[in-house]
Amino acid sequence: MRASLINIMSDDTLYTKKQKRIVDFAFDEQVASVFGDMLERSIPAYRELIAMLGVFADEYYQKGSVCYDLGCSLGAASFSLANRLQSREQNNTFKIIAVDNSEPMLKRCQSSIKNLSLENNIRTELADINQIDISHASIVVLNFTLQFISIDKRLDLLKKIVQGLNPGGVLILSEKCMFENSNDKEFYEKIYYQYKRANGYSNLEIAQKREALEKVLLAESAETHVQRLKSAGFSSVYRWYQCFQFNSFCAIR
Ligand code: GEK
Repeated sequence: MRASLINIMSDDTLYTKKQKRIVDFAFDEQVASVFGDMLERSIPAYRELIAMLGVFADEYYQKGSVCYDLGCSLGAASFSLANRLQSREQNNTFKIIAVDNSEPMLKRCQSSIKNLSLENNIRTELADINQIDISHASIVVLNFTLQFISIDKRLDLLKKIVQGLNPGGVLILSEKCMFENSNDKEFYEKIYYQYKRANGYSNLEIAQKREALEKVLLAESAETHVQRLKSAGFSSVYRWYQCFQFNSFCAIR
């Protein structure tokens, strides 16, 4: 399937060796070069989630509108949307804006856009998603990106998205969430680390990556996300997916 086309699939061995000091996780060249493998082995059902974005495009895309993929990384979400929009838009006039502030990610995304001959449909922007304008949108995707935005900026970003969406447009927000209750927290962590081990990560890799992400990936509870989406002005919010701590919400303007 096209949606799974991620051009660089080197193995993620970033945390295999014991590191003297764990530095904060960053979306740099090293991470970008193994990112396809990292996501597929770290996010349960990542491919299915990406493919499902195409189903949302089938339902919610409005002719003449713009789609935004915020924190696009290698472009998987954009390619999934494009795959469905190509099959329904006879003149291929759809427009997707794919934004990321990591140059190594965006370079790889651009080369996939070229390989797929989607230059007329997908425009990339090297920018902070807090700074960009959003308008005439029917679909906005924040697929595991909001969790990297500082918590005090999240409501303003969501308000900007609501304002940039046409009535009836949607935001698909996917996030790794945390649980307030210690039993839930323990259960989901245990089963998630088992999932990572099943995908070939060692205990050392799991521990070192967790430490690297500690101050960078700021997870909140699913309830906090739902409440914030409503406060931002979305009229309906649906949690349409959950596996372990990973959730996806569809918020309709
Ligand atoms: C996927 N959506 O494959 N502005 C722009 N980009 C940002 C910002 C920011 N302020 N902060 C972080 N990013 C993708 C996966 S990854 C998720 C998204 C993960 C970018 C960052 O550079 C990275 O590429 C992306 O958000 C998060 O569906 O690593 O778990």
